[in-house]
Amino acid sequence: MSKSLKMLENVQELETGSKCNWCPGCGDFGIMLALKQAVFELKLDPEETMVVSGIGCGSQAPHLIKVYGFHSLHGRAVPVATGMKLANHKMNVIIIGGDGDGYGIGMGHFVHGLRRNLNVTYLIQNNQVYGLTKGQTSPTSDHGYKSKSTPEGVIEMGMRTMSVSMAAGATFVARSFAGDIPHLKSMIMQGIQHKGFAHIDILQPCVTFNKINTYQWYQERIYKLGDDESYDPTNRMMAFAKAEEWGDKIPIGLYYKEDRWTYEDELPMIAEQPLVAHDINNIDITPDLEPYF
Ligand SMILES: Cc1ncc(C[n+]2csc(CCOP(=O)(O)OP(=O)(O)O)c2C)c(N)n1
Ligand code: SF4
Ligand SMILES: [Mg+2]
Repeated sequence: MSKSLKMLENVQELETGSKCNWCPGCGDFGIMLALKQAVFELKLDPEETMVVSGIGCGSQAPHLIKVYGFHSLHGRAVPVATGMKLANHKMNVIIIGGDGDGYGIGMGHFVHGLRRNLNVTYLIQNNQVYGLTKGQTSPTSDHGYKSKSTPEGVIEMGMRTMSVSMAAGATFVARSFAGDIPHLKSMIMQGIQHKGFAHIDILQPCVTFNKINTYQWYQERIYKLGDDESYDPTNRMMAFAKAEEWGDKIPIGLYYKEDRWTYEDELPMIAEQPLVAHDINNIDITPDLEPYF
């Protein structure tokens, strides 16, 4: 984690002045506030911090926080973030995007990102619908969920995202709720401080299109793992059991954490300095190309 050279004096300095078009009451507001508070409290240097998104309502995030930003393509935030991290591994890289983005079209990148274990943080705004395209069923919509794309109710079961993440080899797996900003801020701070790929699934009400999974629906079901002193987030089997819980009771908090080597740790070419700092003026690649002439 890269700390501040240019210290922020207050969280408002992270405002960009860009107009936001989220619906009033959208859970994305809480996520943005928690993210800004986390960046501020960790004293991250905005010039050494990058927010990368995909496409979706929540993926508007890079326009709304004054750090470096990249609003990429639907489902492609992880590969873009991977390139950035490898180009300059001193940067704090935060990926953000929706459930459709990360668990649908971007699922392949998500699972390989987890096992690759770059030192990045991935916040998934999980509203259980495709918000931007007007409310279609998403991979996390529960069985029977009705929308314009599944008017008779979706036949598939909703994806068990936390179990997928665990099985893919994640080293930090957490869940939080957009309606509980202090909890979410704490999870984001822990995720950024974790050395490795941190996956944080955020339950995010979409007040316009998802009339089932509302603030109240989540509030009636969520409970905090941190309240149970016997819960051990380094115990893989315990974490798998929690990852399977969904429905009447939904755990939020740190499910699992493991210390493992990161991808950057084992790349000899960036052992001494980031790729961007390498001098490329006097490199002769002719000998490498000779076999192909
Ligand atoms: C390659 C590609 N396919 C489809 C789309 C259309 N599209 C844009 S956003 C989106 C889904 C957004 O849902 P989600 O990722 O859950 O974000 P939310 O809007 O709910 O925050 C889709 C299908 C696109 N922009 N690009
Ligand atoms: S459509 Fe849903 S997710 Fe999109 S801004 Fe509105 S409330 Fe938020
Ligand atoms: Mg969504």
